[in-house]
Amino acid sequence: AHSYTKYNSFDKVQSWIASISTSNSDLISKQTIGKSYEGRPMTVLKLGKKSSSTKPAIFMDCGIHAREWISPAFCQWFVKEALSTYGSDSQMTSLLNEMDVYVLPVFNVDGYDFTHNSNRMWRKTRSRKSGSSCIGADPNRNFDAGWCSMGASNNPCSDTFCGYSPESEIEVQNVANFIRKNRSVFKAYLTVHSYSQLLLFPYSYSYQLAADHSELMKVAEGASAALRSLYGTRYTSGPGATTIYPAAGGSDDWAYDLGVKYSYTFELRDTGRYGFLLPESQIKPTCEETMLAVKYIAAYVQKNL
Ligand code: 0X9
Ligand code: ZN
Ligand code: ZN
Repeated sequence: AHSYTKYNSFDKVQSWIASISTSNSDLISKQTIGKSYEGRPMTVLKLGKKSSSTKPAIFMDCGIHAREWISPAFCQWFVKEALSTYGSDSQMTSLLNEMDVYVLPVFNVDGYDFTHNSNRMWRKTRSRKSGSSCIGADPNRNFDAGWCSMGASNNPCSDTFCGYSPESEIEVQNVANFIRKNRSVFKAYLTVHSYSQLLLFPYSYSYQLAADHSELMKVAEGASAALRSLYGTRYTSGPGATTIYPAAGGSDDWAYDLGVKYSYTFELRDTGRYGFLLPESQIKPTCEETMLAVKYIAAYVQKNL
């Protein structure tokens, strides 16, 4: 059965999506934004009080990288918390009254399934191309943002293979098309990874500071402080290129250059003791503290609409 404190398989996440979206139909709906290379649906949950006019929105995805299991766990947790605290938590109520939050719980659906059934440490998509026996590209090197210019590989066998062209991966295309279509409504883009305890923002494809650097840094520091207030977990904030490493083709840089100003990459727990193999006992504390950071960013975005 599905559990918020376990790492759920893709099939369990899919049936959870189906049931949660029908049992709370006044606040939540689902839509498929496309299918993966292997034909799995990519389903986005839209959270927000129904409204006659289009509301400004936040887009959040989890599970770009297959093995980062705490990430999809967080997206599921976020949906649960949003629904269960609407009406009692004043911030969540106001957020969902004024804005919509689109959540893609699992981006790399094929890769995620593969980590549950074959290779726990798989990172990339599962696409094949004749001429190479190596499978998949790194979805976070496949966006059209300084594509493959640094920190990415053009070797199909590499874990950071940028793909054969920008958006060559159908999953990246599906998400990019969805965000492009709604570019004027999306005020923030949040993408959740693990691990390292970082809150990153553009740029990663360049050492140049983003035009909104100071504001992005200020909001990141506020979000990190909020996160730390619960259990003392320390996060470092900064532009990707200097805070983690230069790496082009990422979704955060792409969304920012498209005009989605508040673009952040979370690298959740831990700092390497367990790494990608974060024990299930840490799902709850990790999600609870991360909620505070996401809510901090959302409140700031809402205040500055
Ligand atoms: O390398 C990545 O894609 C991310 N780290 S991870 O360990 N989860 O793989 C960091 C992404 C930072 N942003 C960009 N490189 N655009
Ligand atoms: Zn990642
Ligand atoms: Zn809670």
